Amino acid sequence: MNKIVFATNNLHKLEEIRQIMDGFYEVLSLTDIGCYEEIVEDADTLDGNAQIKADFVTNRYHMDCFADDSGLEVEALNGAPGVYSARYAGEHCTYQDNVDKLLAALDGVQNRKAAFRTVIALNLQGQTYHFEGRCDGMIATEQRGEGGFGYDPVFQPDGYDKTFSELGVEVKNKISHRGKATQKLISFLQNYVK
Ligand code: ITT
Repeated sequence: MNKIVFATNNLHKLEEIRQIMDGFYEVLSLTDIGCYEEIVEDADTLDGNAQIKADFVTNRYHMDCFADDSGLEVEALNGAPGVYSARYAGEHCTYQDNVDKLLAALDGVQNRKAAFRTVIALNLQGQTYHFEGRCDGMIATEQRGEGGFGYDPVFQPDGYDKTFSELGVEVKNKISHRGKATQKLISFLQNYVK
């Protein structure tokens, strides 16, 4: 099977992508290739951060690699937390801290519209490609469900009356920002291999 590195430290994301790519590509993690250094994501766009992560692996390990960067953009907060979604509530905050801060920021706010966006940067045989995915929805007034990670307990995708946490990983992968970007990546890789 073809091998490709997914430059992430987020085990939830790794698990999601492995499930989507199952049987098609063997997806190696940073741990699998012995990369334990911290990759500093200091770009101010999702594209920039995804590229930083993919380049780090390709330049040091000379391997094909993809990386994603995702963010939650809330309309009433002018697109925040966006590229800063992971550290919205502070440098070493937990997912719960971020959810609490978001619910507090939207307390009493009528406009709950939000979108998750993902950009995947792929370095393949000396070329770079970007793929995007977007999932529109709204921020619930309270958290619901146990599954998923990050803002999943408060993100309700359009067309559903459940949060990502309640919907579970299989449904989420079909409709999510990362799922859509990953489908584009997979279609590209399938045509590339042929
Ligand atoms: P990397 O190691 O890949 O950088 P990360 O946890 O920093 O992992 P991202 O930069 O892609 O992940 O995403 C930033 C934050 O956005 C992440 O920590 C979550 O809080 C949130 N997020 C991203 N995708 C999400 C999803 O599918 N569901 C819920 N929250 C998500």
